[in-house]
Amino acid sequence: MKIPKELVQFLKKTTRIAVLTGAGISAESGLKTFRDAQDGHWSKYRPEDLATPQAFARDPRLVWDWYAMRRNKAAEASPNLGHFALVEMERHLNDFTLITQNVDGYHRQAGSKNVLELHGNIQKVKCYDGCGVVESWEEIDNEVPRCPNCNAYLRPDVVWFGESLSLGVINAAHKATLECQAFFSVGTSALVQPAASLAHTARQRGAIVVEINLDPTPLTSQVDFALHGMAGEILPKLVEKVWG
Ligand code: BV8
Ligand code: ZN
Repeated sequence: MKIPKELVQFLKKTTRIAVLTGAGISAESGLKTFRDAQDGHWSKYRPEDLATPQAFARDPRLVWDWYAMRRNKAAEASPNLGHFALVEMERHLNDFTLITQNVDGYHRQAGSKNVLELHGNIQKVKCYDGCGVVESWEEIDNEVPRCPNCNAYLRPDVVWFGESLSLGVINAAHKATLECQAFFSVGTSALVQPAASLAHTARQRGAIVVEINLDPTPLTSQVDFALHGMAGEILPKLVEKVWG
């Protein structure tokens, strides 16, 4: 995959960048994306059917176990070259914002500083009835752990479909998108709202929009540069060419 010369020249003069990432940037770490079919016992469920308040209300144990499985997978695997390339990119810029849809916590783990987790973080757990995040909990076999304060179920501290994103986080993401000179959309199918609208906001404001993705998406025809391939290969090459 060649990095277009005009993109390299433009980025060398850029000081303000916003990056949106999706499940595709963690695929090379071995974590399933939302579009991938799931493994084994989970293959009969669609993620979008499990990541909802209705699913948890109907079967808290099933949803708790799905997140426990994903939490363990994320703990066993680690960030990949795509995550580390974004850490390097941030080092060269005085105005860099990493907006992620991912809940695996890999960007912070890799060393990224200015990270906005639009959809929360599966390493964090909170009280279902609003007492807040609990630091630690004990996994009781065949039971969903309960809030030490009010005894309601605990739940993953993520934004489910149909739930609102935290205003502070989406406002910060919007601000970074309005101010950036270049906006990257990396490893996302650009379907989930309101995250998917950020690239269009950047474009409307005249930022250069770059998509790095394995497959074409609804965004592909609207970006200035569409780089098709693995984020773990393209990002390190791009960072090396521009800031190496
Ligand atoms: C909300 C956390 C307000 C949980 C997730 C319009 C406006 C507002 C809302 C909506 C709207 N239209 C529809 C809605 C509702 C809904 C929505 O967007 N539905 C979609 C499906 C149409 N949105 C919401 O509900 C949001 N809430 O708007 O609140 C509100 C409130 C009340 C009433 C009304 C409105 C909340 C959305 C957040 C949901 N939570 N995650 C969890 O993770 O379990 S979203 C979840 O799915 C992920 O976090 C991720 O964001 C998304 C999956 O998307 P991707 O990350 O893109 O992953 P995907 O697998 O799809 O794609 C991977 C891509 O990577 C692929 O293209 C592939 O080609 C590529 N790839 C693969 N390998 C590689 C690669 N690329 C590069 N390199 C590789 N190696
Ligand atoms: Zn509670």
